[in-house]
Amino acid sequence: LFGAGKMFLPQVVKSARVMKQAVAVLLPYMDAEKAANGGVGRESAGKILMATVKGDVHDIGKNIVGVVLACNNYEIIDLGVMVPPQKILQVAREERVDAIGLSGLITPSLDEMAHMAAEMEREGFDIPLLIGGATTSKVHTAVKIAPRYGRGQAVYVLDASRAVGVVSQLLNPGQKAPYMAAIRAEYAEVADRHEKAELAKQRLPLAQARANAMKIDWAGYQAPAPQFTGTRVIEDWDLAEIARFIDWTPFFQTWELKGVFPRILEDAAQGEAARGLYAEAQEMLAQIIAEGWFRPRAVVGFWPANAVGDDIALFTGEDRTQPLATLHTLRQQVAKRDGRPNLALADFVAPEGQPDWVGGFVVTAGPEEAEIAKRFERANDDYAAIMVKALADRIAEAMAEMLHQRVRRDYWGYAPDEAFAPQELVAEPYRGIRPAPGYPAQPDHTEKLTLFRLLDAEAATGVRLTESMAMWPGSSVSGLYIGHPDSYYFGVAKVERDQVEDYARRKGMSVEEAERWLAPVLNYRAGAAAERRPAA
Ligand code: B12
Repeated sequence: LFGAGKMFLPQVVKSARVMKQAVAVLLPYMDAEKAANGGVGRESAGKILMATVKGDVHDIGKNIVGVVLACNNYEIIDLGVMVPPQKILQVAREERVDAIGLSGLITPSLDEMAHMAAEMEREGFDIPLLIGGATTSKVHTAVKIAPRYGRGQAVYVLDASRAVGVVSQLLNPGQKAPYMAAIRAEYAEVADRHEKAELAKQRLPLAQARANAMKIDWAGYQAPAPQFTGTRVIEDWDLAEIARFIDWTPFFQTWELKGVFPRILEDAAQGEAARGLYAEAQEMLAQIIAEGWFRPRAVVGFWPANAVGDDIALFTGEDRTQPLATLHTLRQQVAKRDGRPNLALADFVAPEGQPDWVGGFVVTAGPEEAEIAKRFERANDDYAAIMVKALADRIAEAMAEMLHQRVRRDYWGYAPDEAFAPQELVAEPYRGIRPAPGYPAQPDHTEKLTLFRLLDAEAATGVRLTESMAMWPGSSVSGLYIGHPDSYYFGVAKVERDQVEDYARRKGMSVEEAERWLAPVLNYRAGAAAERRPAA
């Protein structure tokens, strides 16, 4: 019913809760019956091992898929988050699982998945490998993962509603071969089309892209100075106040209800499910606030800054003589038309000789979410476990929005009279941006290392970076603040070898390492370097 669009995800997960809780009551009787039958019980449709890959912390999507598969009589072995490849393979072997499902949220996890595929090949596995998560795609699976696993088949799964269809075909002896043949043919075509499309895009040499940088009239601009430089830790968060800043649209997306809030509540097809979900979310949110389930934390900082080429130099003091750190930015290389610039974030910061500042932040809903979710899981309540994580994510993002407003109005104070209501902020009508390492304007996740050092973020907030640059706890957001009125969000898109070499030199990284972190945005084949493993 769910796959056919006749039932919605919240209903599926809620019915799973009823089933699980009923099974927990019946289990002793079922075991007794099984013993009486000489050990024969109900057969599962197959055993699936699920894991979020090493270095990645996100698991809402994986958990949802696990619940949906379990509803369809698959036995799920869920290894949780940040699972090393050897652990996955060991359990897969010991438990004789029928398929492995991997999940990942951020781009470094893509490399980890390709590595897993190669390891499965090397160790002689031939069971299906399912690939899912926000950052994964059919193209990446076809181009980078499936070719490394010739013995078996890697299959990209868009969302929970498709999972059962894919798995049932892969595990059905009669359907498996033709299904795999169709997937292989499709992936060959996807890879081929992708390569041709990329080749057709015209890209500029770095020097030419730089010559077409955005030219802000710096002579006619004076950046306002922030109220303080250095860092400030913010602990006195009011959960009720944060809740007013929640953007609910992504919350519905998490539950596979697609549409813009609040209109989605009146949607002809999804409205009823959306209203029910929203009411229950409000109920839990009220409890979160009243009982203080989370202890949100944040750190914010500002530093004297100037653009130096494509980088942003930060200084220890206003005399701008002592360098503090360098933020590296990447420039768009795609050929532009109509006089549009080839942007880099550094273009929005004043050049040397003119004072400017850049800010940075880390916010987190706190680590409590994981323990609370586990408690719900132990009580066979996956619905509440997923709900609390989805709300923690919303709280983290709402904190980022709320803090940004405080920065504009107060801490940096370049828009003291700004008066947008929280719900108006979703459309980003305000001045300035908060680009995050990993988002399209700065696809290099390693810039978080500099940001975390500058903010002493781990000590200030408890948020730490994994080896893949994910932030733990999961409900955390980090980024920079840029204040110029002409700054806006953009995507760097694909970059060429000349820029990667230049960028690596500026960062003091080997070209191979830079290529590894930038793998999803390279417009060329990195050769042997792409095969290399991340430094643990
Ligand atoms: C919500 C969200 C967040 C939340 C929650 C994240 C979290 N707790 O992990 C918050 C606001 C905290 C956040 C933070 C960040 N985010 Co974010 N975020 C999103 C967003 C908008 C939706 C992701 C989501 O939760 N979807 C809902 C869930 C249910 O979907 P899902 O996980 O994809 O799972 C479904 C399918 O993928 C599939 N599936 C998933 N796993 C599996 C496994 C198997 C086996 C199968 C079969 C299927 C399957 O089925 C699931 C159910 O249908 C995406 C953009 C987007 N539209 O996808 C960006 C996105 C994922 N974020 C991104 C980034 C960069 C970040 C940050 C690094 C930004 C920053 N510097 O602060 C941080 C990192 C957080 C961290 N802990 O490290 C990037 C990641 C790509 C990249 N370049 O690396 C994205 C894609 C945005 C973008 N366009 O750049 N983010």
